Amino acid sequence: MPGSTAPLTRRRAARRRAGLAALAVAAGLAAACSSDDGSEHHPSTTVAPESGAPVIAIEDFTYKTPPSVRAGEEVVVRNGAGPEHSVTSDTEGLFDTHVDGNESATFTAPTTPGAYTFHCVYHPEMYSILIVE
Ligand SMILES: [Cu+2]
Repeated sequence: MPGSTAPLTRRRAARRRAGLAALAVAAGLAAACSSDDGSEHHPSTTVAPESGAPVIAIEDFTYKTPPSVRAGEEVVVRNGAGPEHSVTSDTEGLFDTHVDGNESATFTAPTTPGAYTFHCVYHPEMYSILIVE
């Protein structure tokens, strides 16, 4: 499920949300980064409670993963400048989101609490862990 181009209005909203999330989640990052975020949404979810959506930021071949996310929560993956990366669960099929440079996408966190390791299919040295509460 590669990220798709979202309508402009949605992209603006996504950028605002991403900025807020970045402030909350990754205070050390330059939240005002001018990257153009795109956001993919499930068609059936027209109004998602995303104001505090957790963000997995990818910078310099490194994941900046939030301390934890809620079960079944929508998680934003934001790729900074650079090549395409993926957030792919080590357990096949749980989640597998591919994001181009300067783009964002979302996936739904597993509905069962636990610790889920994930990696980038393009760069084997990239890996992290998603804590689901
Ligand atoms: Cu990668």
